[in-house]
Amino acid sequence: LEFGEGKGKAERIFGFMDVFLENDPLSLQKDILDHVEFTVAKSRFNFDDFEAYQALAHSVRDRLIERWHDTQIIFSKKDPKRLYFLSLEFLMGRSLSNSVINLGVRDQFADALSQLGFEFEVLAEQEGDACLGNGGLARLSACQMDSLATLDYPAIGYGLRYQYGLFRQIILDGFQHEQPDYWLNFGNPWEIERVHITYPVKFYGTVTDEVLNQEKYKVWVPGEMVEAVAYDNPIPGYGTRNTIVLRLWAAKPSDQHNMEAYNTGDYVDAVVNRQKAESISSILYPDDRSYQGKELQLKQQYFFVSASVQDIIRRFKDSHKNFDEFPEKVALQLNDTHPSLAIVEVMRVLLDEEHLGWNKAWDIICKIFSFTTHTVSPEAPVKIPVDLLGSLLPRHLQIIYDINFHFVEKLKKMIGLDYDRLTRMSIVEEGAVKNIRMANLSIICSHTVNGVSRLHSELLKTKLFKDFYELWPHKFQYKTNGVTQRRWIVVSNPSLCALISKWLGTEAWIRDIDLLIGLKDHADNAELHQQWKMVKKVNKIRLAEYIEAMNGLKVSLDAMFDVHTKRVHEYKRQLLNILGIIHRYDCIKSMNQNDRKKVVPRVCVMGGKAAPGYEMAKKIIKLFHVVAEKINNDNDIGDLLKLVFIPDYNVSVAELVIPGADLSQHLSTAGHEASGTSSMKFLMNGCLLLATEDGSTIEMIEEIGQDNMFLFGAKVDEVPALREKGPALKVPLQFLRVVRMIREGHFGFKDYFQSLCDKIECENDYFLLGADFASYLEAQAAADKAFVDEERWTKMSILSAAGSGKFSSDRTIQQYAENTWGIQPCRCPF
Ligand code: T68
Repeated sequence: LEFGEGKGKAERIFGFMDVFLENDPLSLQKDILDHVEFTVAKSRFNFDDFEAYQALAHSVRDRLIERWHDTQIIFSKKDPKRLYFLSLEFLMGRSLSNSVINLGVRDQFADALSQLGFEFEVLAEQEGDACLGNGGLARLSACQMDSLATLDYPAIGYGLRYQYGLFRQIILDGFQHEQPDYWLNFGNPWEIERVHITYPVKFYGTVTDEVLNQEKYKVWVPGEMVEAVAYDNPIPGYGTRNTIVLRLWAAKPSDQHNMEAYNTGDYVDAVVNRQKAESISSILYPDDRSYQGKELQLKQQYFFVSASVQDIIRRFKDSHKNFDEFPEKVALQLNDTHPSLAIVEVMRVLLDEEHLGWNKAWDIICKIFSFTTHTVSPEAPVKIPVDLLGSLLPRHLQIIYDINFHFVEKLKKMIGLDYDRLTRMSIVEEGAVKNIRMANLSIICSHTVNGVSRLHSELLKTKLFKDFYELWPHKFQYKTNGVTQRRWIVVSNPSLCALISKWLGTEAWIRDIDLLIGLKDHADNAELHQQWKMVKKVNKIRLAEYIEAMNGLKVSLDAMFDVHTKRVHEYKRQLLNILGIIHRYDCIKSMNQNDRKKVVPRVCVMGGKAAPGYEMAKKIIKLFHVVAEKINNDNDIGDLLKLVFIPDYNVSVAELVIPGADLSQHLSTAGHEASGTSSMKFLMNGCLLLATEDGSTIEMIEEIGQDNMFLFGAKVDEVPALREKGPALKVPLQFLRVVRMIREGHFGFKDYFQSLCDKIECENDYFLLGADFASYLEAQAAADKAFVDEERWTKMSILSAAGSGKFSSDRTIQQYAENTWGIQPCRCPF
């Protein structure tokens, strides 16, 4: 035993643990049937696929809990510095397949089930997605949790347990409609409700001065109190016993504050009012860019932050006498500005409840927080109106003013009375409406500010946070994003997983992604080529079947599957893709039969949600549909071009779409995508990229080589000059022609699309579709050319996967651990 220190009791317990849950087929079958009978409460002689899934999930959950307990024991015994990862969004998707793979019991469970007459894959399809997030940022958090567990880091994730996840996208007549995602409808076997882990969260009220031992203290007398209840979601590591937890908070009514109401008012009214508390954690805001400044949104942020901070401090105090050691034991990671009230909350607790005094409390703050920003947009910094903050969290507003006062005083000493700069850097934005700038607060109070790619970090240093960079260059770092190969190869592409292991002669790459580069040695091997193509075919068949089931459209497997899936945004330029498709259609129409034989058939797949209030994005979705309607029904075109929109794109759909893609598109105007992570998943799956030199793509070029990608478009330093030109900018005739086709109603809905056309033609085309169009078409032509040369294409595909190692979240997390959080692995020794 690595751990044990001769404590007889601990050793006895650990000896017992080893034999706790067995994973042989008979034990697994017994466990599953037990859960059918006693958890699902169905007869073990009569249960359907969904009930079998539930029982299976509970059997897996037992094993997760077992390992999590073991991990907990080690963590509390060794008391390492822990990372607390604070994020308002986690896009976990499904848990079953991922869990059994990480636990190393996938085949055992599959065998056990088949003897019971069930197929593992079929049951896995019964699970719904946990969509507690919007897009890239939220899925990144999920990937990072997987890496934290796998690399044995002592970490806890904190978030909100929304009752309604991200809306479901329904397409009716080509228009997006939103439906609520009440994902908890059928229960959630992956969470453990902790009825005893609850914390009161306070809102509103007033602040008074009180004297204690001749010292003045602030006392916050709240006007409302809500209870936060913990729901624990175990996250198993791969190739380790370590299992960490994602703790999500749900709001419940609190009895502490409202007793009066029962006695004085109407009983029924009081109960109904009380129930309103639950609305705090009821819904995820569906906009992934703009902060609405709504009271409920701010309440959500504080609710989650307050519960998490209480939990963190409680855990620390359980085994420490005072706060001297706090910075050696606690690292708090702010996932964007959304959780940044945590800074103020820790400060408040240290000042008002622990009575540490300003200097000591501030010293601790400066050592424990790190902040990662995920945006490039200077228009969308999160600002909270002072009036709103002051009414909801009066004490926090005071503390923010105090922090700002100290900061500005210090700043004046450092830079003199440069009022412009002082005004820009202040946490408080003066003006008709006074605002609190959450990014400034986060930078000032964090020891490290991270970007999510090298380019992003450059933009932060030279543009967005230039003033701060010049003041504190040492605070600025970057960690290029990564994704977990467990989810994005092992779970989602079992055939490729087996092939990679076969050719590398080991499965070790699943934990050690750098080994993937070994594929490069076989990039010209004819046998590998043959098998690689087979794997792609299997995945294309899977995707084609899905498309047929969804849209009733039969697509040709010989066509290039060209995929563009991500949240719909003007800057991501799905419109550019549609214009390119119209151009392709137009070209084919004008060709003679002979030339048509040379056309590379394409299936253009698009998927992604538009924020419900984002009109332009919704028009883009509709445009894709009308163009699809026209082209797909044009007998003259046949299999040369087919368009497919995949509705309700989410994690589980991505698991199916990504492995089936030949080509994927990443078209953001340079300088707008902070990193981009879906490209990493496509790359790992041997899909070729057609992309602009933006975000992480620049680093991909270094890893894969530009000859193995299809790059196009203005580079980041060319963008300002192109924008400057405005209407004087020359755009290609083909561009004008396709825009005119839309304008003139070639695809119907003429009036509806005018504003979309105006934006790219008459109003200065901010995202430079016209400027990049010619270069985009060239890149598409290069992709066609490469595709017909099967050998070349397959080699490029192998090299894409081989060079994707850098983009594993394991690498990202290790860099964070070493350079930002200062945490060490703490491994369960069994
Ligand atoms: C994304 N950001 C970046 N934001 O756009 C993407 N925002 O380039 C990057 O790869 C990814 O983060 C991971 O770093 C987001 O996804 C949001 O989702 C979001 C949500 C709420 C409010 C603001």
